[in-house]
Amino acid sequence: MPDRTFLDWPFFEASHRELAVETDRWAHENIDRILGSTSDLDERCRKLVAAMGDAGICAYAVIAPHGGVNETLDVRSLCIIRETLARHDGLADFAFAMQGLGTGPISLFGSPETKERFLRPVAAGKSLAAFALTEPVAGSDAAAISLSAEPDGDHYILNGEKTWISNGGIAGHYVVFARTGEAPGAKGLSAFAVPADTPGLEIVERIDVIAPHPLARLSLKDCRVPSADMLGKPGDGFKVAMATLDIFRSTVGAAALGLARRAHDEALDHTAKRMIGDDRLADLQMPQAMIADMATAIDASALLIYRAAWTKDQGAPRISREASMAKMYATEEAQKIIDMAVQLHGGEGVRSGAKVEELYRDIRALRIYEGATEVQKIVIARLADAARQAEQSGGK
Ligand code: COS
Repeated sequence: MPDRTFLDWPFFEASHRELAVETDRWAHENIDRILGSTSDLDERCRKLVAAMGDAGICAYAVIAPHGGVNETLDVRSLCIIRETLARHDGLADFAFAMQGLGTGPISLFGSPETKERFLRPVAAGKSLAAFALTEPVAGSDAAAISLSAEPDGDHYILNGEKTWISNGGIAGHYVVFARTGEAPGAKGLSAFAVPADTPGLEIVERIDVIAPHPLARLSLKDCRVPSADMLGKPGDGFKVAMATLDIFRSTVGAAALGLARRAHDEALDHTAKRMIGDDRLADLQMPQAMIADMATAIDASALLIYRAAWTKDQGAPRISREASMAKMYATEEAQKIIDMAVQLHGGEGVRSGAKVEELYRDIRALRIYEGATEVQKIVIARLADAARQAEQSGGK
């Protein structure tokens, strides 16, 4: 990657700069070897996570003293790791990201005992994590969840379905959001840490997607979960989900940034080597315009991502506005950047197995998962309106 000047920006501490170098070195030395050792998707993910556990990378996905590096999730570290891994390989980024998203609610809201039991194996890379929010009719409208959790002594009994669950089928546990019914809508949900071997929890469908990663539909039938493994209080489930997404939406932006940086690097390399008559493609003005647009959108995305991450790391309780802007902008721009890289490659750009062709498939889902672009626009617009109302009422 020719341009690393962003690491000099004031958002970072020396430890972040070292983490970027170390993660890059690890990725160079290990990812291709691991992917080359098996073509089985599930096995690839298990091996990537095990190796990242051994290297201490998964320890950034959870908190100390339960196997993690920091006492709170350091969002800049999560973003640097995702950006770096995504620049090398989309599946490696995915495998790391799920260790964080699938434990985020436990790190943020679990009891000390629940944290110790679920986080330590994830930090070590010995267990994979999953986040089970989405249902067949509760996607963007997360408050419409219908999977039920009924109290039964010191347990809850869970019944219902979840779908589009990443790591479904290979996770050691699922964070499951369920309706406990304290109130209608968003205020009647609760979150639970549920081991994958809980009787009644089954994988009923594996889902194939354009950039393959483990994904499944789950069925929960009379699953008994200890009340002690509820994350937060009864009725807090929606806030648990949103507070977790506040952190991880910035990191989705970071993954998109990594994919975009790789596309830019591939385009720079190709245009420097490809001749049109006596000229390098890189010396012609139309390709130059594309390269300039790509470079500028990459820096603008990075500014929004690391602004959001830095703000959270300074102790801001909520960064919904910053995180939504970072996720929306970085994923949308990455799609355009990768498309330009494909265009600059000409026919070679759509050849199956070309790196830019892989990036073209890798980026698409990031504009949808963890809140589609349209959801981020709703969040940003509502907060703008709320700020205006607050200013008006303050001025009266
Ligand atoms: N942290 C803490 N609390 C939050 C929060 C956050 N980041 N965001 C919202 N809340 C709270 C709100 O403050 C509100 O509580 P109060 O009434 O006590 O203030 C409550 O949660 C409900 O919020 P809201 O009214 O905004 O809920 P909506 O149902 O209107 O939410 C959107 C709308 C679309 C923003 C929400 O459903 C969403 O983000 N959907 C996308 C879900 C998603 O990302 N799915 C992907 C899953 S992972 S692949």
